[in-house]
Amino acid sequence: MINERKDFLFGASSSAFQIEGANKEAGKGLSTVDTRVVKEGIADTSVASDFYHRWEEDLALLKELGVKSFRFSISWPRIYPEGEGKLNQEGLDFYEKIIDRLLEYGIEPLVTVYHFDLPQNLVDKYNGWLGRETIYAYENYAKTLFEYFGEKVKYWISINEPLMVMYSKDFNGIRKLNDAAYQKANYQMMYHMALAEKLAFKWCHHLVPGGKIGPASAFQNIYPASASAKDVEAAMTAEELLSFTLLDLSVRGSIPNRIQKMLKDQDMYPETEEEDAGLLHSESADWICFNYYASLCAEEYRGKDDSSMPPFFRSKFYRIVSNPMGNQSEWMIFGTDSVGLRLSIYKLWQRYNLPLMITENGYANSDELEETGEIHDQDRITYLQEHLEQCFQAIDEGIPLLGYSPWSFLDSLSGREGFAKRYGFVYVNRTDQDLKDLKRYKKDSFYWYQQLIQESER
Ligand code: BGP
Repeated sequence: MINERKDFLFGASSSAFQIEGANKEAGKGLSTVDTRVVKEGIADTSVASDFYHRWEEDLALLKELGVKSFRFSISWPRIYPEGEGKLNQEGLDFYEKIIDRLLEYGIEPLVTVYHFDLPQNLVDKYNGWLGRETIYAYENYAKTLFEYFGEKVKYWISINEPLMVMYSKDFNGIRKLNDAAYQKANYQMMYHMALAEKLAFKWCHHLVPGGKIGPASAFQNIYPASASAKDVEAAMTAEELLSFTLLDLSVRGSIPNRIQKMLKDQDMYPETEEEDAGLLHSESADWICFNYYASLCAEEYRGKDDSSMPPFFRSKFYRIVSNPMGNQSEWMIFGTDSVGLRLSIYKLWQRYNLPLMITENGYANSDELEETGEIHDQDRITYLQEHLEQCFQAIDEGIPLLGYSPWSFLDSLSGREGFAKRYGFVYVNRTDQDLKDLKRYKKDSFYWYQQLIQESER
């Protein structure tokens, strides 16, 4: 099963604010994830995994792991501390060193232009993604990256998980609106990000010969909770709204008709300008990257949503519930479902016919460092193995799935839960409250993945 996968991009993923630390060093400005208020006792972005200072050691580990690609993001406020205006050369130099070292090691850089860390100044000045000015600040920033790194980096991701950005106040920085105004704002932000992304596509196509660019979708694979036609419809609507609306904007330049009507009926449709249509239709994604962790179910909305789901899963058109067939564990609360990954691949391929890349998939656990320096993370190995098998099945059926880049290379700051929740192949010796020595230890999954990649080359 594993051999003859020579061209498959076995990778590992990360993002700047979750690993770098040094959040006020070397000219870096603050971003929304630096300024958000974290719960007491939970780590913030100041040190994270200390990659900013330990990048050489970490990239050597990456080489030892044997991956063919490394997904990392560039911190927007490290390049433009205010999001726009003055460029910070030190920031560009830092990423240039990373890219050069990766290439020296034969590892393909897979670069996310923007992964949740919106420069705070753009929120203060323009209301972040609610202001059209942010579209042009992003355009200028993305263009700078393509000009600097376009010769060396061929694989690009425009925006990581626009779905999470539009809904999460910690990421978009819009904290003061009442519920109704915020809900409407979600779609305005979505729309502005779509316009920004199109400008990035345009510049990438101009400036990066042979490059590929596309979004990284937080793909929600949603099953009907039963075979009742109303539950089936609820699941279709949820998937169309949460997954396909954003991807349709990236690929087709429009919002699906049913969703347009839904948003208009609820007075949620974003404000547009005449000139936007041309831009939206002029450029398209070259590939679709997507992040997949688990699947959900949806049932008919019966007048109230008393589920314990996060607010962005709530709507008057469906009620999202956990998948009863999923395997739940301490941190994988929605239940894991490896077959759901293959079904997601089918759905994306059928709808868009574009090459695919899995840019996140992983198992969160509270890993324990043994006295011997070992970390036994068999559950993670099982999870990754089962998901990879689904990928290979899809490839054998003829679907162009270019690679698999699990979350994450290193233990890193979780989106919400700090350092208690770990995903890495490499353990970072710190806790939320105690920085310890930040030493790196290879988990059992590290050796498992290393061997798997070696076997794939035979
Ligand atoms: C994705 C993000 C990643 C990472 C991952 C794990 O949504 O793109 O940056 O955070 O989720 O989630 P969490 O850290 O919340 O467990």
